[in-house]
Amino acid sequence: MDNEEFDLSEIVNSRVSVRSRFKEIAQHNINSNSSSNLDNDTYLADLLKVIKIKSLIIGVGGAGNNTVSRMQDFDSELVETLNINTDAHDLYYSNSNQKVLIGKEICSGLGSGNDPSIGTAAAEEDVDRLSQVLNADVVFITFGLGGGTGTGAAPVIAREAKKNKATVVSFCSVPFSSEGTERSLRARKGLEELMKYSDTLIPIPNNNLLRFNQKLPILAGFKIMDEVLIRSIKEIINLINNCGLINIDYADVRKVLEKKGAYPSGLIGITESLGEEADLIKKAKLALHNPLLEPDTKKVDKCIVSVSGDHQLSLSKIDRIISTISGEIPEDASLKFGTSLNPTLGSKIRIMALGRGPISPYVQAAIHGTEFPHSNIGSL
Ligand SMILES: Nc1nc2c(ncn2[C@@H]2O[C@H](COP(=O)(O)OP(=O)(O)OP(=O)(O)O)[C@@H](O)[C@H]2O)c(=O)[nH]1
Ligand SMILES: [Mg+2]
Repeated sequence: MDNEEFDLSEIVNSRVSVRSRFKEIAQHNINSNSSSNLDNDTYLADLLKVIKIKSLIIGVGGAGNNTVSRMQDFDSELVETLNINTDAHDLYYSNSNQKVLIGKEICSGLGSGNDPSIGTAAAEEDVDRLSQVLNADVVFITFGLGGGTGTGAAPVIAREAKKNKATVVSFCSVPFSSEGTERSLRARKGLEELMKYSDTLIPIPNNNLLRFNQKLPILAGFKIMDEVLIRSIKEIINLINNCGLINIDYADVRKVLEKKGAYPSGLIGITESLGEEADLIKKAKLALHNPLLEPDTKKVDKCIVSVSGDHQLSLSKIDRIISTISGEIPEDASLKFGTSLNPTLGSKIRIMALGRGPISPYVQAAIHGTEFPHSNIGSL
């Protein structure tokens, strides 16, 4: 178990504006309580406002804008959504709290024509504006690899977010093989850039969706991928924002999301079980060995498992899930778990595994300049 102390100042320091506000409040506290060593509730209430962790979800390009458009039910005090595109039409019809049209000079409000170098130039054209709005503790970036805008602009956005000291979590889809080799090559180049600036980087191959249904039409595939991306981001945000029954705090989550070593890694899996013993074990394993990602779970060095269910959720079931997952990762990996009540789940138990360590085979291909792995369709 990981017992490192949670250092409040680390969070506070991650946002300059927050830091000065924090000092202000501390000063106010000294003035109003000069004769006391105690902290009053007004001070604590002010502090609570400041130490709220702010997340920003960014959708880049057509696919990214679509994904974010379908993510509207967040507490807007804690989570902002931002769509970025070169394509004014796509951006206009998308749904997000904030929007930025990039590259008006170079793209004139149109797409980048599948050219990532144009996507990059468009983001660079507006780099100052972008930097101003990239103001959050955790920045999620989502887009579809293989086009021009998302593939070219996302790395610039990630770079600027990192300059602003955010933890950068990138989720992107990898194009279907049927979209052609040129698209794959563009996707690989895009990953090569993106991995420099992401803490967590989780590419999800569209091809792996075919394992569930080999006759899947491409548009239906995109919709399912949107759902996968939305659920993954939402679950992490829930973990950051909600105090569970047994709590995992932001410091725990951040440690799992932050990059360790030269390359970004990441694992996420979400499953639901009806709670019967054999099914619980199966779904706990499935959450860790997410078949959409095929992570090398022997590389996990930190893992958070979150279990939610209704008020009947028993300690023995939680224990079964945790011990199953703990048996699947290296002995010296740190494992933290949290549970939360979610009455809407009824008799179902939701299991989420979030891990650090496994580098996606697609990121590895980008590191080594090799072809993307071939999906083993039909192996489920
Ligand atoms: N999940 C999801 N993926 C999509 C969708 N539309 C396209 N894609 C995937 O995303 C990749 C990039 O496509 P777009 O997002 O349209 O491209 P873009 O980033 O806007 O780039 P340009 O239009 O070339 O400037 C495609 O190759 C598809 O694999 C969608 O609606 N949802
Ligand atoms: Mg586009």
